Amino acid sequence: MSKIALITGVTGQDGSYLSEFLLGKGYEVHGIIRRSSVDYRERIAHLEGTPHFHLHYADMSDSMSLVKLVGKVQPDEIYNLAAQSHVQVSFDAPEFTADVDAVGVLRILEAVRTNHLEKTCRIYQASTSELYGKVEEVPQSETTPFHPYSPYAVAKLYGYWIIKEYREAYNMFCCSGILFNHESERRGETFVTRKITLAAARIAQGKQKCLYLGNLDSLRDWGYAKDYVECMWLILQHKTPEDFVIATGVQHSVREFATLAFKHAGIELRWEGEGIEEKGIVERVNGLTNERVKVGDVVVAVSPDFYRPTDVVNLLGDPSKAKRELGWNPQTTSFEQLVELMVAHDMKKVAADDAAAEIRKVNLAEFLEKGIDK
Ligand code: NAP
Ligand code: F7E
Repeated sequence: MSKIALITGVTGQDGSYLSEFLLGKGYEVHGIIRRSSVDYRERIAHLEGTPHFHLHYADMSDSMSLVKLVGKVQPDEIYNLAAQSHVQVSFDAPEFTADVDAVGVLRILEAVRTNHLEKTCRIYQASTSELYGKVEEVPQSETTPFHPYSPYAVAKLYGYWIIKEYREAYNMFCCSGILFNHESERRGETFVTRKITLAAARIAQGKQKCLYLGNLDSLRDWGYAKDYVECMWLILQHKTPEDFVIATGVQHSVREFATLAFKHAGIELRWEGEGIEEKGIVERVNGLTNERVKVGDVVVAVSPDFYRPTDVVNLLGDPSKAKRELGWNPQTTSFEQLVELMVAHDMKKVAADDAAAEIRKVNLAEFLEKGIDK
């Protein structure tokens, strides 16, 4: 009998990689999707229609939908990845963020209890390094005190504690993975890494002039999402329910990420100025096929629009426990490989988007020529 997994947030970056991973392990995978006016499920489109992969409509803010679905699917494992996951957006939509990211976790736990699955169903909660926020020590481990520093982090802290509470009160196998930032070619386009790799590709191909960023000094421990989903599974296979920090143990600044990303796109940068006046300027170009990028061009500038009311600036994880107890290797994909693979992907994507737009133009022209009623 294959195991049954239910993934909330299946359409997200992590949900898509986790689905592939679990299908590869022989699981029957069920995912929660929600209705949207554009039914665009790009990250899991390649999985739809494959045997053992099933999608269901539900929503983290709708208890009834979760209770019914958990009852129908009878999962052995639930991976609760659904969230309003953008920290800056949580300042603009704090109530929605709390509803989905905090109370949503409680709804999942109660859906499991309502269906009397608390003895058999294991639950993984997507917790976050944002809990450390205004950090009280560096690096951060499972014993570092929390100091959440955004509405997102405060909501996720509730999720962390309610998981711990249900573990202790009802003896449930539920755990938090405290994951540090993890990125990929499937990362949402408004997170800083993907925003940079896409912009570097567009600028290198002459389709964008300048990239505007916020805090360039911010430090992150960036890993590769594909490596991190394995840990979610390992946490649920562990003999006892425990929380784990998942990180690489290596730290870089936003400026370093941008420097390396532009280098892979064929543009060497030098940095001038400070704070709001800081600029990334083209120092040298290597192998670009267009002549629109010139030495001396300003291709990165700072905009206060991307500053946050409170920003988390010094995240560095200590993955010792995960290494020791889960046998996980945090250095499978290095920072340098991560940046390189994201830029390579986006260089192709930007070129392909243009080709697709050209085809659409031709199709539209033909369509109009033929008349719209034919
Ligand atoms: P993501 O790409 O933003 O995906 C979020 C997912 O949640 C999407 O599938 C989204 O559905 C779904 N969702 C949002 N609101 C929902 C609702 N009301 N009902 C049902 N589904 C809803 O996030 P990710 O990067 O894959 O991260 C996965 C989880 O890990 C999140 O909980 C995030 O907070 C947490 N986390 C991420 C990182 C990281 O660096 N990536 C680090 C630590 C923790 P739609 O596609 O319909 O919007
Ligand atoms: O910001 C700075 C920004 O939005 C990283 C989520 O997956 O990881 C993610 O949250 C840093 C911050 O990710 C821009 O101020 C500078 O200091 O890529 P981000 P995040 O806030 O770390 C954690 C672990 C999660 O749990 C979240 O779900 O980069 N930054 N300039 C910028 N950030 C953005 N987005 N855009 C900028 O232009």
